[in-house]
Amino acid sequence: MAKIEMDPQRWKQDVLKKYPSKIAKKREKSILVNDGHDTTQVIQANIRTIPGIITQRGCTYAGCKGVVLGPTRDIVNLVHGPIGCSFYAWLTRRNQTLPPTPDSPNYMMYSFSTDMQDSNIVFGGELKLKKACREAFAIFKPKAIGIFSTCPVGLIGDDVHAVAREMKEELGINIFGFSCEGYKGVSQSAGHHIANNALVKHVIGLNDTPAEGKFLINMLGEYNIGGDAFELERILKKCGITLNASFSGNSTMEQFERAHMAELNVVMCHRSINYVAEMMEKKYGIPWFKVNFIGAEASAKSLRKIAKYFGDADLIAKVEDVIAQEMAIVAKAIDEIKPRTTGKTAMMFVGGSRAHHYQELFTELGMSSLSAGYEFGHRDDYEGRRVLPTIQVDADSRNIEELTIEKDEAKFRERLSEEKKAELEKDLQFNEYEGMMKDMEKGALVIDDLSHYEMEKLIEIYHPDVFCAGIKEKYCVQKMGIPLKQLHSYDYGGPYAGFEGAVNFYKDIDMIVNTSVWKLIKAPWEKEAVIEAEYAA
Ligand code: CFM
Repeated sequence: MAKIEMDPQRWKQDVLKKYPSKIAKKREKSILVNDGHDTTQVIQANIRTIPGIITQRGCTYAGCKGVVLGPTRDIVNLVHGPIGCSFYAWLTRRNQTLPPTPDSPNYMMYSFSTDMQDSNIVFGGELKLKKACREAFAIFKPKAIGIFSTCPVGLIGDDVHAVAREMKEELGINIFGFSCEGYKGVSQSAGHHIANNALVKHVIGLNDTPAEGKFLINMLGEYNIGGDAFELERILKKCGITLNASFSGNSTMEQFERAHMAELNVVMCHRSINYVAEMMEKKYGIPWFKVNFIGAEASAKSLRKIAKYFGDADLIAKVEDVIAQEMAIVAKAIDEIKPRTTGKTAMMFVGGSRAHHYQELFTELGMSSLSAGYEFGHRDDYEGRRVLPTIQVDADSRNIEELTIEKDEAKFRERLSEEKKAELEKDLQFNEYEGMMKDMEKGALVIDDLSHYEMEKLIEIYHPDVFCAGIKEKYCVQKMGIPLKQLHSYDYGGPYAGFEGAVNFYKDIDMIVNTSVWKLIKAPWEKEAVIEAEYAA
């Protein structure tokens, strides 16, 4: 398949020309030709999708229930809404979990819903919600119930928080509600924020008994897709680092409750959990920095950062030892696979962090990322947190509660003195995320909230060797003769995090970009003439 080399600026202009002028003006600001080091480049992000455009995004409820709380096994996640919302959040994602014993509570295979009917919409659903809480309690005796609001709940005004308070009192377990109606924000991202707020308000800090072991950390923004968390747990254990709490891959309520006892928060997915990191620092004095365990080199770097933070000579030596062992296996795989993948190209449009993190793995394979973008990232996820003070808060963002966090005098503990923090700052970069654009090649197309039309044009013009996105895009892209690798569910592969995960990824991408099956498919525009017309104004 001949590659058509088109200047990305021209690609952008050609795409924009097809939109009505008002829409072109809006989309123009969300499509950039990356100049990685130009700090004045601004991308428009986290704004409403233009009606009529086919977006990749999901809803606020998805971000709250599905993403942040979904992976925790011993909370009954009760959806207040019509059954469809529950069905689509029921084991349709690949969050795995491993209860310590066969008898340990694990509700992840269940779908709890109030199954709202027309009559509940007319007369209100609070009674039905109370009944559902009592029923769930009677059957499962869970430690906690989370109540998730879907769109109709907000529209009719059911007060899930009042029901939660009443049921908490009556049943004597922790019950908390989320006003995460699907329409509450412009994307999943609003749901993350709502979930983060409720965790801080209702759960974190309730149990002062930390996990047993040395070097206690919390892993934030890791959701155990395809078993990623298991691989990270393996590596941390091997290094002698204790995972006190995970938000929220393979997690439990107890972990959330004791999270404030950790010495350090490390943040994987900045987009979904940076609020918890910030709030825990203010409230309990736990410093945080960004890590990335996608990519072998990135994993090694992240482990070194953690070891450096604790500054313990034995830990530093142990981490180096583990890295050396793991990297030997990684290097063997790279030596074999890289010659076959070098020079190939990839594009990735996923969520709010993976479109950045996975570029690491492609770089390790000698591949270049021609274009990437988030579905719902904010400007800081593209440009770095330095732009935070300049982001204008619009009506949609204002819709999401900003908690005022005060120091918890009883539980606050200074982990690092100011001097020590300043000394470590250069290597660890506390409270920082530099965003995707800095790591991308000059000339790469950075596109926020990619539309289906733009996706087709990327493929038609640039023919990447692999396109990474989700199930909604998968078959459209493959019908165009380009393989699609899902990076939300991993197409039932994985894990891809850490060292063993990196090797899994190399092998899968090698198969994908080197199979001949795609060369047998011709896209329609390649085999038949296409007539195009334009309006003459
Ligand atoms: Fe964070 Fe995620 Fe992602 Fe995300 Fe997601 Fe996800 Fe994702 Mo799908 S929390 S932003 S809302 S890393 S569900 S586990 S894969 S879009 S890139």
